[in-house]
Amino acid sequence: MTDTDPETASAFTSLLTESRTFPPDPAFTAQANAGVELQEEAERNIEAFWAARAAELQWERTWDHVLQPGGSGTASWFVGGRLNVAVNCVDRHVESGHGDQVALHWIGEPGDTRDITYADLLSQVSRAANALESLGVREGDRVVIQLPMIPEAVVSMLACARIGAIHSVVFGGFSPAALRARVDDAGARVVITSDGQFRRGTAAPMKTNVDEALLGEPAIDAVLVVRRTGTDVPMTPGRDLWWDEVMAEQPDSHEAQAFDSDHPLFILYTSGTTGKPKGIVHASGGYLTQAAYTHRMVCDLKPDTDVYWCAADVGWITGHTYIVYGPLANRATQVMYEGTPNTPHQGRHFEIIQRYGVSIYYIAPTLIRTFMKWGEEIPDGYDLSSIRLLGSVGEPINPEAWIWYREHIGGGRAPIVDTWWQTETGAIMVAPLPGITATKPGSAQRPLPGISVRIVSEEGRPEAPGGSGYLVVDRPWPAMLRGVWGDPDRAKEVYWDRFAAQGYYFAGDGARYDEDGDVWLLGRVDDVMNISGHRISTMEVESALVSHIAVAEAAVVGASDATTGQAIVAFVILRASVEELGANLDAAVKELSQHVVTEIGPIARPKRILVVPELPKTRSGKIMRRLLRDIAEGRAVGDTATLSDPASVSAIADSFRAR
Ligand code: 6R9
Repeated sequence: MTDTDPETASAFTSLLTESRTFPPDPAFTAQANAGVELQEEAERNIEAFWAARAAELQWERTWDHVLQPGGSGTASWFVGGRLNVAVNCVDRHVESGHGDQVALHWIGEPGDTRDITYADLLSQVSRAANALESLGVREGDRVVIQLPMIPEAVVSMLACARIGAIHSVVFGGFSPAALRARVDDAGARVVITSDGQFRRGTAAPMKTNVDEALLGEPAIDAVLVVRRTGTDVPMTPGRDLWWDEVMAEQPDSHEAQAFDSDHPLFILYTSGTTGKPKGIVHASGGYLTQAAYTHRMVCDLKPDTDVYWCAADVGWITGHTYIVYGPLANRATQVMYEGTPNTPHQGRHFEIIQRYGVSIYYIAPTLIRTFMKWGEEIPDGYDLSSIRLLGSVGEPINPEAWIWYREHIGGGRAPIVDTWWQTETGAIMVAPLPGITATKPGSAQRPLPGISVRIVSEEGRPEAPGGSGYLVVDRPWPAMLRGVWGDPDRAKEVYWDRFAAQGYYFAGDGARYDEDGDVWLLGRVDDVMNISGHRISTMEVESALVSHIAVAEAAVVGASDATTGQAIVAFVILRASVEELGANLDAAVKELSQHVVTEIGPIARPKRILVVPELPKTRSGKIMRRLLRDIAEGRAVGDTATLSDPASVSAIADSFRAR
């Protein structure tokens, strides 16, 4: 900072303002799961509050202590309690007479479908649990799962949970090297995969990638292979087994035992911007409590009437918490779709919503902006009147996309819940409650009842309304990570050392309070740009660009600059309608630059704007700005292992150099 006094200044210069609000519809409020009393209950007695949430699950033994405090992330929840996570997600619903209720309406990319009831799920999970035990898998052993979005992914995860094995799900699109690194780090004994996967209308290989990953890996006892595409694949004798053949031999009942609340449930690797992937560990009781609570309250699930659809991949934390554990603990009926949103046509999601009467729809902003790019005439051509609640997760949602989502998917009436959380937090932390909060486009708003976050300065001092800084969690929460697998000190170093004096969990995100004290996320702190001493969030410049009618998506980075320290370089995707017009690109770029100045001010004028066909994104839809920074600074592009489409980067690098 050059021109501000660090004692008083906010950590970031915040430039955008957004003042629209949408109070909840009284009819929605009247039926909402969460009322104002929830916050009062949490304020009265926080431990009693969480104990009441946990008591909604089925425990074999009740806990002795709700919370055992501990510094640097060592607190434990529901200590002494014992439960079985899979029993909570499946068996108890069958026992309470809901065996015939559909748990999963599954839709394959080629158009094949399967409806799986809770009774079906119970028999499949039981068979799979027996199968894993027959392969020698025991409590605490690790099982790596690399599967497409097929029901067997859910069944495998629940089967591990049922026998106390720890699963680690790896995205279907990850390379053999990325898979190998995770198998090795976790010390897995068994891998579950499929012959292939359908993506964009073709059968892509899966098993052959796994074979490559496991070359010379003696520690793997077995590879279970689900038949999905029917592709011919080599099977290694003594190691590889067909899932359907193994399942057929197993009894369809399995007696589940309970495990400690603190028993690890899964490891999920998160790569972050630098360094070796971290295996984030989550445990059972606290995680399931917060997963189920947040899903019920934020998504307002009514198990008897709603059809819920979270379109995340199971390889992402959102798939774990809001496809598998939260919704199934709450006895949801949900849609699970295997493929990409434009296969075989751009209306695929809307066709599914119409056909199944989806009432709750939870997606990432990147998909909303993709829908915007394709044009509103596509959703407008379907009956989406069943939708009653919309969710957003994964990145800050810009107000433009928020409004479009509400109008074109939500019929101008469905509340939108913008949910902030992380792999490390395990479940939603900051979000509106749909029957209570007057929502604001672009703001995640308030910590949920029972959760406490703050925005603090560089030195850890709390900011007042209007201020900005670092988002921290200042009290333990039930779904908190239980460390980094195999590296006892890493979690402390990465998350707790930054504000050790205050005992805060450092989330790595920048955020600001508006005058009402609502929280607005500004993106990863690592992505913040420093322009002539002003710390400007990439998110705000991107949001300004996307508010121009011609722009579908934008990614902004700071590239080193001799005069200003860093200069803003923007990569934009134009809307389909603009592309068709064959608009003059140079004129369009000038106009966009001027638009940013009008929206934000001259300080945010991009030095360069490059029109691109695609942006580099992770499979969960996050823009990888680190790679764009490499391009903008003329470096060789770094690690692209987690990209959904590695070819997009070289195309962007080529056109950056050419212009
Ligand atoms: C659930 C998930 C975590 C990071 C997080 C933040 C960004 C997620 C957001 C959001 C603004 C939201 N993020 N939700 N930013 N508003 N509603 O995405 O987990 O993959 O671990 O990513 O994603 O930057 O720190 P994960």
